[in-house]
Amino acid sequence: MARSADEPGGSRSSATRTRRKVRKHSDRFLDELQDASRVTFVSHIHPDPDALGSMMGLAYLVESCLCKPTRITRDGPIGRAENRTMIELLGLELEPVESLTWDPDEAIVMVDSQPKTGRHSGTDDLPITAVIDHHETPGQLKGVKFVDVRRNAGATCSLVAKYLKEQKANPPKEVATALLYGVETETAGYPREASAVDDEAMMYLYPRADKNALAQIRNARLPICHFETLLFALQNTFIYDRLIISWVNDLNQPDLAAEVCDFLIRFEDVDWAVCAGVHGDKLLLSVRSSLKKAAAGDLLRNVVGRLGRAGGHDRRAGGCLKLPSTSANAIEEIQSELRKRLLKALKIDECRGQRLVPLRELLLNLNK
Ligand SMILES: [Mn+2]
Repeated sequence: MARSADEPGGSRSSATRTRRKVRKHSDRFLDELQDASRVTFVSHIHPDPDALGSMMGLAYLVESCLCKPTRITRDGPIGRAENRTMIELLGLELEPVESLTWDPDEAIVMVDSQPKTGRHSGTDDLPITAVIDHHETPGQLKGVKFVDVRRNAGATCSLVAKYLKEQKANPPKEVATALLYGVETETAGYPREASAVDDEAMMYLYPRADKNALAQIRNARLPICHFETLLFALQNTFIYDRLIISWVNDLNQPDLAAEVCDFLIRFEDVDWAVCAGVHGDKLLLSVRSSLKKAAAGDLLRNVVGRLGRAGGHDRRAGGCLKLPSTSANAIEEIQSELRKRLLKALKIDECRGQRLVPLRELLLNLNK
């Protein structure tokens, strides 16, 4: 593992540290790729702007510093309108990870995720050379030559921006825009989950980014299913003391669970928002908290337990459960189990949920 003695808090004496030239993360990262015939970047399923921006930024770094060919990939479809606009506008060429053939001498770099965390569809058996991430979810890092996991960073894109700055790589505006949008989407919530490395990245990227493209991505045009799902989500949202839960039985686009959560956590009467949406044969979970030190990732991991996989950060988390069947009964059963576990984890007495929008008002509105 490359993470080592030159980091503060390492066991080396300060005398040894000053004698030994401190090597930058980006130097060590590039060193590990010296002998590769090609470098391919992979990330988590349904890649978000942080994953996409990180792959694009590192591909540029490798191409400009090592003159090696690179590939960036996508694991699963990309549904969210903003992310599709980002790809289109900034010209990202993503190769579906399941259709790639692998060269024996190529290096594979994983960003914004760690191996064997259940967040990938087909990359778990690939030999990974380097991992750059900011998630608390511990992955299987044995045998990975270069590891840079900084849990205090709000975004993986911030670490990548730092690498570019260290190598004086001067990214073109498409790359800077992708990275800036990646940092922005990860640090936009309140309370803010960001640190100095994110602020430095934003200051480095902002003058280089295409502000017009950024505005176009932020305000991407939305398909009708977006509004239909939001309406359905609001009609099926229940309040339990300081917790609000939205059950969406037909989540047509996986990222919408997080969007619903971001929307609901702004409700002034709650500290926790959960969205559970059925997508194919899976139940996707998104969690937000407005509390400091909420440990949302740990909480969700405990709640989900053996039913599936979960993880995340202090105030944002996500998870995925495989449904035994997509029958209404099976869905209801798993929803009721989840509700029970969530209430217990948050020490809320079992109670009947109160609808966010009362049924009577919904019906009155329909009859108008
Ligand atoms: Mn991220």
